[in-house]
Amino acid sequence: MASAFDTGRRPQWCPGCGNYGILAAVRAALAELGLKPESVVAVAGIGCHGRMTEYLGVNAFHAIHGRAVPVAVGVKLANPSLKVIVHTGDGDAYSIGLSHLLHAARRNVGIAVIVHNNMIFALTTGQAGPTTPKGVRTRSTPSGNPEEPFNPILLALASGATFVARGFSDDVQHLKELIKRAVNHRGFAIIDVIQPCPTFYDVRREIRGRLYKLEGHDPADFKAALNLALEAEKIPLGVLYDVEKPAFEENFKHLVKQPAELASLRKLSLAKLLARFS
Ligand SMILES: Cc1ncc(C[n+]2csc(CCOP(=O)(O)OP(=O)(O)O)c2C)c(N)n1
Ligand code: SF4
Repeated sequence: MASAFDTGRRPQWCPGCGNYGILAAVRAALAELGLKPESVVAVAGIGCHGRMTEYLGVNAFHAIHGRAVPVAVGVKLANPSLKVIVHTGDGDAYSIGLSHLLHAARRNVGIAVIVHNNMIFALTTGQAGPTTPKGVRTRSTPSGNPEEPFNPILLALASGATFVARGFSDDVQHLKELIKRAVNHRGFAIIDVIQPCPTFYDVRREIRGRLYKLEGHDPADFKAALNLALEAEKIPLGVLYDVEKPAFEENFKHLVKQPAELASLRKLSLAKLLARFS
């Protein structure tokens, strides 16, 4: 019997995959926030991370590759009362979907974006992507990745995101707290989650001893957040930046349909509607 936020389907990820930790963290976060499953929409892109929508017991939309963010923006604008969560990969968000991500951040759309950053294209069997560290051997870079990765935290800050955090999928309790804050944030929130992929790139080996949790950092201090984002050897976990500004959807309150109008929409027959275009 499936509990709240659990569809009852058995996850099919590889043993040791970091996606298990993210799934556990998001379920616990939603439960602790006291949210009803029907008040949450999860949108996922294409990749191993995309299976989140199969296992997470909320309204869900499995978008095409790189387009999870614009779908989520549409959901939020149509019904701002919903909590909208995006599950996306580093390939999905930082490669093919990058422009959508940056512009949603710039507009401060009220969605919470959780990036499953395994630093590899996993579903397509292990090609290097925009966050694969230089020198790493992958199936597409057998002699070592010749490219410099870019810094997603720096990009998010530069784009105007009002909540920027980094988590680690092995630390479920800590990640759960980050997700709770992101989901309740007014405006655009992004959590870059370091997510080991033991099958194609198990980043655990490389980050062992480099992670630390932020303490005494003022998340309203933009310059301090930039400095943290620039740290190279040590990797800070926690909320790097958190400020409150009006969310994009607040500009369109007058366009949002009222319950009575929505009720009349529900009476529409999809078959009749489609027949008009056949
Ligand atoms: C338009 C389009 N281009 C390419 C693909 C092939 N493709 C599927 S998943 C993927 C990358 C997956 O990497 P990531 O987003 O990091 O997710 P992960 O599998 O690592 O969770 C690619 C390139 C596709 N499905 N659609
Ligand atoms: S290939 Fe990697 S990311 Fe995909 S399920 Fe397996 S361990 Fe997880």
